[in-house]
Amino acid sequence: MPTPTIHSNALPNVPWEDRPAGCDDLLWRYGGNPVLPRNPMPGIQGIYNSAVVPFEGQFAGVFRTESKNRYPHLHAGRSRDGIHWEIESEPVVMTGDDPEVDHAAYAYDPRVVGIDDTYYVIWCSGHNGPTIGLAATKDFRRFGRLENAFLPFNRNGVLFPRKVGGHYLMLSRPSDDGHTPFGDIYLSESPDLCHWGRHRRVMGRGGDAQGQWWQRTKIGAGPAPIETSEGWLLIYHGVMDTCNGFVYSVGAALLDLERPWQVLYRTDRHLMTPEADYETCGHVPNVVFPCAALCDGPSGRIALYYGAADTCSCLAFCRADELIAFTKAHSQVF
Ligand code: BMA
Repeated sequence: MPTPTIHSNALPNVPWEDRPAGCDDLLWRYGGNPVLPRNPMPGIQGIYNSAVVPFEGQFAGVFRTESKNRYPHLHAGRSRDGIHWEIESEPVVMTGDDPEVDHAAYAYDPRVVGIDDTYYVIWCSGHNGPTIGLAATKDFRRFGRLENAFLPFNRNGVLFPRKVGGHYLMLSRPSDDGHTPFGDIYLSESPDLCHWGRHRRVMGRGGDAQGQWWQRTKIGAGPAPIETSEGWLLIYHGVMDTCNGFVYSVGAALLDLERPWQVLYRTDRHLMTPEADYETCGHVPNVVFPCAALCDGPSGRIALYYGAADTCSCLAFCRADELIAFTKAHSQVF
């Protein structure tokens, strides 16, 4: 099989640690996890499900924090190496022209996607229930609020890193106002990041018919899809219900480059499930929740940022060519 091409920019300083000797996992955890611990600064009892991007030769990010009232906010952060972070002590203040968009609503599970010279933050905001908030920044200091993308109830909004067919594309997972015991991934397109339409179902949760219990309750997009010669590489979370609550694991899929609502391949097993102590113990045990992937295009090295147990932020690594080959070899599309 020819080596796939990864259409990401070169990122020679991507955080990286080689696969440990004797480990044959496709995704392997950073030895220094968690990169952000449960008490990263005074008054904060959790920092997780957060997004980072390359920025001015270093790294910037938007982080979900949890203070002692457990109301979630977003904080900006900077890092030289993608591992040691300086997080702003105050939450991001969104500015915007329209007072009817609720700037003070809760904010969680951000993704950050650079398109041209602008970084877009997508997160779960509130508008009579969870929906998809959008903001733009060029410097990670000033954030301009845009219209909410969708009606409530919706979570896990993820923008594609470029327009396709002249339109912005966003994945999302329609949900309920609570902990949502269902959910499939959909795609919507927009000419202007304000008006969204042409909604398409991308992929659904697995059930008995598929033998896919690890993702049988709901699924949701993780990091922004990575463009490759084999399709858009989508890393996502799959959730199962158990007698002790939900378990969040990680899977992958390849979506058609021109018609990304069409799934070409999809892993028929999880690639990572909560096993480390920091994933199985925390405010919400048994959650691994990927929100960002940094990729060095030429080498295909990927650093995956994920929240662990709704408590701390962690890193895992993989190689794009291995992930693509595995996804093709162990695929079930439904
Ligand atoms: C989801 C969101 C995520 C969280 C997950 C597990 O509904 O709230 O932020 O990680 O539940 O608690």
